[in-house]
This record gives sequence, structure tokens and C-alpha cells, in this order.
Amino acid sequence: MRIETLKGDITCLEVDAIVNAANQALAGGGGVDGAIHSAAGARELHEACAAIGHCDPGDAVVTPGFNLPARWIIHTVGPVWKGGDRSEAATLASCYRRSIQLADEVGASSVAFPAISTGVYGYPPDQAAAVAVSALRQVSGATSVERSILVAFDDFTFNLYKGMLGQELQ
Ligand code: AR6
Repeated sequence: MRIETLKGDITCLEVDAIVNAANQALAGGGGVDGAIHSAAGARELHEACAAIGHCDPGDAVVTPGFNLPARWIIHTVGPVWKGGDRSEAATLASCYRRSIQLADEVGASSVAFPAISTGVYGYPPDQAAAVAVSALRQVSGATSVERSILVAFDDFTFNLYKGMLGQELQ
């Protein structure tokens, strides 16, 4: 599985699946969650999320992408940052792992991730980027996912990813 990065709006990407930084109630919200609901079609996505009802931190669920270019939305719930000694890193790593597992289950070959937990949930972006890259690098075994794309919404995060992925980017 190749790990890439790009800067931009995840809702516009022509990939098989995009990951949403959701909340446990799958109730929609601000940030990337709000942008995904707007672009996918708020009513359809809200109904699909309500039918699932709940997602634990570190876990993930999948819905269709509705009006998005992406066929699937994988909703994962990141940890709320509480200083770093409440298993935040393990929970965040689990978000990336479970998302790749679900992408594999639906047969996606390309998956794009936002910087989970680094907005409203307050996870320090540098530490979150390190967890993201490490969790994706540890994906092993057969998977349908050929490309995972770490999507940065700002230059700071983009530079973090670029620095950490130097070797892969060549
Ligand atoms: N494309 C890519 N990245 C984006 C986009 C976008 N369109 N919009 C924002 N980001 P956040 P969290 C980046 O707050 O911290 C919601 O209300 C943003 O710059 O969206 O996991 C949910 O419902 C940041 O780097 O997610 C939850 O309640 C990253 O996405 C809660 O926020 C994540 O920021 C989840 O908080």
C-alpha cells in the first residue's frame, strides 16, 4: 500500500473512499464532518448515519458517498485530546487501521484521510501526523487498498506529512 499526501478539500477527491472525522453519535457537526455532509447531501447522509446510530472512538463504520465523487464514506471517531496519557495515540492509530479494514471490506483501492482529531478534538497536529503515518505503514497483509492519501487542509499539516513521507514521495 502506497502512502501519499496532498493539500486540499477531501470532499472533492476522486477516490473510492474518503474518511470522515465523525463523532460517536454520527450526528454530523463542523469541520470536515460538516463539509462532507454538505457535499454528500445532508439529508441522505444524515439518514444513513442515523440508521447506524453510534460509533466508538477508534472504530469506524461505512456509508455510501451519495453525491460525492467518492463511492464510500468511512466514518471514524478520533480521540478527544486530553493531554496524551488517556490512550489517545492508540485510539487514533486504531482509527486508521479500522478505516483501512473497512475500505478493504468494500473493495476500495484508494482511500483519503483527513487529519483526524486535529481540529475540534485538539490533538497536536505533529503528534497526530506521526501516528497516522506509523499506523498506515504498519498495515500489512493482503488488502484491496493500493493508495492511502493523507489529506492536509493547511500548509502546516501538509509540510508535516511531506517531511514524514519523504522517502515514499521520492
Ligand atoms: N477537507 C480536508 N480536511 C479538512 C476539511 C476538508 N474539507 N475541513 C476541515 N479539515 P475536525 P476532529 C481538517 O475538527 O478534530 C466535528 O464537529 C481540519 O483542518 O473536522 O476529529 C465532528 O462532528 C483538521 O485538520 O475533526 C466531531 O464532533 C481536520 O480536518 C468533531 O468535529 C480535523 O478537524 C471531530 O473533531
